[in-house]
Amino acid sequence: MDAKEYVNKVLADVENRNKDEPEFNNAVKEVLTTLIPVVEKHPEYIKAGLLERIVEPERQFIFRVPWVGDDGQVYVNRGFRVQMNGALGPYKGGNRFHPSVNVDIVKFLGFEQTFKNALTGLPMGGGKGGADFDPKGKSENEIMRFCQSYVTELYKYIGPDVDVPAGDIGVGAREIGYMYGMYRKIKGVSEQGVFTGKGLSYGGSVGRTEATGYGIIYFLNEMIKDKGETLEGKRVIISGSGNVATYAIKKAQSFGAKVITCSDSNGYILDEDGIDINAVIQIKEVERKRIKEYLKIRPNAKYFEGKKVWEVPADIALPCATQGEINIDDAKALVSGGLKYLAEGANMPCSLDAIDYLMKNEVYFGPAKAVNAGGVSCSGLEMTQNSMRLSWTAEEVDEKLKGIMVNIYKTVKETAKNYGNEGNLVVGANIAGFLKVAEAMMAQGVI
Ligand code: NDP
Ligand code: 2IT
Repeated sequence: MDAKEYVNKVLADVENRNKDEPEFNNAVKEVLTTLIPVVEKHPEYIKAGLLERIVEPERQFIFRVPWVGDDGQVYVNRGFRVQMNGALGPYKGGNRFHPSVNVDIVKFLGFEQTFKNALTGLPMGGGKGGADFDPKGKSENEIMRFCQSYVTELYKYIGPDVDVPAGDIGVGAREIGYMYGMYRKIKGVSEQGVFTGKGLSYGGSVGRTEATGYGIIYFLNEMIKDKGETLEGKRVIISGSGNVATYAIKKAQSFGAKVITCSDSNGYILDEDGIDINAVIQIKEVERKRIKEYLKIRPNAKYFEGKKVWEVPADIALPCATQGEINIDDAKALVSGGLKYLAEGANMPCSLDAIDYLMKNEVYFGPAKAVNAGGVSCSGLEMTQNSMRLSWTAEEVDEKLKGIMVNIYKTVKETAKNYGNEGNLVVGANIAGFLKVAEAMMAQGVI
């Protein structure tokens, strides 16, 4: 069997064995189709069944999460944790609370996470978890009770050297605090390294809240520098108004870019004077309301209900909300609007045909597993600080984060070139991440 036949056979098997998992199939397809030249160089991977092993989670858990609402009613949600690949270190990856969470979503995220974590150069395997719980409209006490119930089961599967969860959609420092508190109570030990994204007073790292958004802009800045340009004065459209979008907006503005949009799942804001980041933080982080409220603070801005930001002409697009938010029609609108750069802040925001269309139309494209690796990188730095029982300063953390993002860009770009695909950062990220995991797996035998 040659490399192409092997990859196609594994892809067909994955599709056959995971029929109800479109997102997982998409993620696997995006990675595996770029690995044919790697398998050509390493035919030993075929006999070792390396790809068959890498697409199969090492372990996955599904569990009941019952909790009591403020109305006295008992509600039941479903919790998940997928331990995808531990070859490089403890399983590591976020927790997502959103009604759409299911095995498919958690597996695709765990798969992506494995290669993303490899790219950071830090010793972390890949994992992901979450629940189909909707935090919207829940009281503070309901959120706490839910997090406590979730951890009452999850604690069995995690630990500082086992599996280290963090935040993702619907999970931030507040939820991590409740989860860590319950874990500490159940275990009766202080194992701060079991979660990342903690508050600063109990082992959190300075800079973790901002790290994903800042990291996106550090990566984007390298892309732009490479084309002989700067961020100064560029028109940037960003989707989302959560953790990732907020700090991407903030850092892009500090580089002189003009960010004119943000959004939530109901609609988007267009502010031609530049998004007021303090207004976004006030509405989304402090008051936890809908982005529409932005108009109350900035009456000259516009709100478009039920629409996506991609219809606004711009130089740079940064999808920072969720998977599948840019389809082929959105990609066409972006290209018509004169787009030059797209960097994926969210995980798998672009469909495969959208990526293809953007690249064919000269958009310089940054893939999620490289672009948004700043969050998990800072999580890795938090784990290190917890192990050493000390805290670094904001300057130290930011310098390390910047160094990691610049290094990821270099590695991804060089890898693409070495494999005959200069300028294709999708190929570069997939191959560079994969090679690291593959080497560790080969060394560790058939497990
Ligand atoms: P948040 O929960 O803080 O914010 C999510 C944002 O995306 C909100 O504005 C939300 O709007 C919007 N959104 C969520 N689901 C949908 C949907 N189905 N359709 C439209 N909009 C939606 O999450 P984060 O900012 O942490 O995460 C955003 C993305 O970045 C995700 O893909 C996540 O996996 C990825 N990511 C996160 C990292 C982190 O450190 N947090 C690290 C790397 C990647 P609404 O309020 O209406 O739901
Ligand atoms: O998708 C991601 O990289 C995250 N949600 C962050 C994971 C982490 O462990 O910090």
